Amino acid sequence: MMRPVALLAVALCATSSLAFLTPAPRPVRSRCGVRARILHMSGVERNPNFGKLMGGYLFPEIARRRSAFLEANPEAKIISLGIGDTTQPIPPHILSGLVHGASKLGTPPGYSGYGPDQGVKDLREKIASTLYGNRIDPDDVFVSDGAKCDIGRLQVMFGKNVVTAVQDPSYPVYVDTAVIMGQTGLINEQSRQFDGIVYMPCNPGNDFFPDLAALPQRPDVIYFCSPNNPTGVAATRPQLEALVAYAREQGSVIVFDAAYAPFIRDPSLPKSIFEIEGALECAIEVNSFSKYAGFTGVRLGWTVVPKQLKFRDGSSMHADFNRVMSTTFNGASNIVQDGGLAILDKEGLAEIQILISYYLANAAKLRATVEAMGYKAYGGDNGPYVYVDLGGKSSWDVFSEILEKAQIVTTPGAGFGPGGEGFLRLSAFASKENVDEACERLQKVMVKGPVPWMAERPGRASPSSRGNRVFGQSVAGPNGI
Ligand code: PGU
Repeated sequence: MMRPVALLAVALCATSSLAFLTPAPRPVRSRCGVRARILHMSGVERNPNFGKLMGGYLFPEIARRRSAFLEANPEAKIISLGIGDTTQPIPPHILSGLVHGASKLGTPPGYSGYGPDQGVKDLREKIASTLYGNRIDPDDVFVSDGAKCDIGRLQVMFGKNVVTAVQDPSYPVYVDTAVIMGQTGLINEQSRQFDGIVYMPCNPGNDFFPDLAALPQRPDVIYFCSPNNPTGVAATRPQLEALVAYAREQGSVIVFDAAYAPFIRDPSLPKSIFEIEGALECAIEVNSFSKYAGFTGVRLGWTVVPKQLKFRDGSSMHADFNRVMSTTFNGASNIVQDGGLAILDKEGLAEIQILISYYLANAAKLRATVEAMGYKAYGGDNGPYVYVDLGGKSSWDVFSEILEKAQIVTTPGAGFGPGGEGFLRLSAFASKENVDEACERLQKVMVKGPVPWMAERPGRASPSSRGNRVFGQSVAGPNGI
C-alpha cells in the first residue's frame, strides 16, 4: 500500500495548482522539480484523547497572550503575577550543596553515574526524618525531578480505568493528565466539565472544602492540594480527617499535593496528609522543593507511596509505582540531590524560611491591596496565592483588562476549572519591588475617571478604555468590564 507521503508526492507532480494543500509547513522541491509547499503526514494515528483537550496547557497560553501584548506594546513594562515561578536567588548554603554536587563529579572518588532509581538513601532518610518526623518509611520515598512529573507518572500507574476526582478549581495537571490517559469522555460545552471526572466544588460558600457526601459518584483517585493552588487556602485538620475517613470508607486513594506545605504558618494546619491517622493506607503524597528553595528550574521533588497501599486485588501500589519509575525515569540528577540534602540541613531550613517569609509578605500586600479596593480575597496567609472574587465578572475578561491597563499578568480562575470562573489568582512569587509597583498600578486602574499614569506610560494600547475600573462596579468598558 502506498504511504500517505508517497501519495502526496504523486499528487504534487500531477497538479500545478497546489493551493488546496494547506496548511503547508515548509517549501520543498518535489521529484518532478515543482517547488511547492507540502503537508507531510505520517501514517500514525493520533491519540484521540488529545482531541478532547480544550486548547493548550494553561500557562503556555498565558505566556502567548503576554507575548502578543508585548509585541503590540514593545515598551510595556510587564509585571508577572501569573505563573507560580520563583524569582529570588538560591541562598548560599543551598547553593553550596549544588556546587559541591557538581564539583565532586570532577574527581575520581566523587564521580557517580546513574544513581539509585528511587534517589540517594541519605536524601530519602533526611526527607522522612526532617519533613515527616519519621511518620513515613524512607523506603516509601521516591525522589524525582518534580511534583508535576510525578503526577503524570502516577496517572500512568493508575491507567485509564479509574475515576478521578478533583477539587474545582484545581491545578490543571490533574484533569489534563486524566484526559490524556483516556479516563474521560468529552468536555460538556455547557458545564465545562469532562465527562467521567468527579468535580468537587470548592468555594467560599463551603470554606473551600467539598461536600464529600454529595459527590455524584464514588471516585477511585482523589487529587487534593493543600495549601491549595489556585485558592491559596490550606485545609484544616478536621477537613483532612474527613477526607481520609471518606477515602477509607469508599476504598479511594488520595493523591495529596503538598507542593506548598512549608508556606503554612498556622501551626494548627497539617503540612502533610500523613499527619492524619489512617492516611498511610489510603494516601500518596506528591511534593517538591520547587517553590521555597528556588528549585523550579533546578528540579527536585518526591512522592511518598506507602507500602500499606493496595489495589483492589491486593497487589502493591508501591511496587507498581516503583515499576513506573524504574522503567521511565533514571533517577533525579546527582548534583541536584546534593542541593536537596543542603536544603534539609539546619542552615538550609533557615534559608528557606527567609524565602517563604519574603513571598508571604508579598502575598499579604497583594491581598490587603485588593481588599482595600473592596474585593473579597482569600489565601495568601498560608500559601503563596491570593484568590480574588471578581464579583461575577469573567476571569479571562478581567485578565485581559488588567494586562492591557496595568500591564500585569495574572491567572484567570477559569483556567483552573469551571469552579474558578469569577475569580483571579495573583501569584506572590514576584520580587517585592514588582509587587509594590503592581499594587500601585492596580490601585490607579481602579480610580474612577481619567487615570493619570496611563497617559504617562508610552506604548500602551487602547486609550479608549482609559478610566474604566478593572475590577470595579463603575463604568462598563469595551468588553463589559
Ligand atoms: N503541584 C502544584 C499544586 C503546583 O501548583 C505546581 C506548580 C506543581 C505541583 C509543580 O511542581 P514541580 O515540582 O515544580 O513540578 N504550579 C505552578 C507552575 C505551573 C505548572 O504548570 O507547573 C503554577 O503557577 O500553578
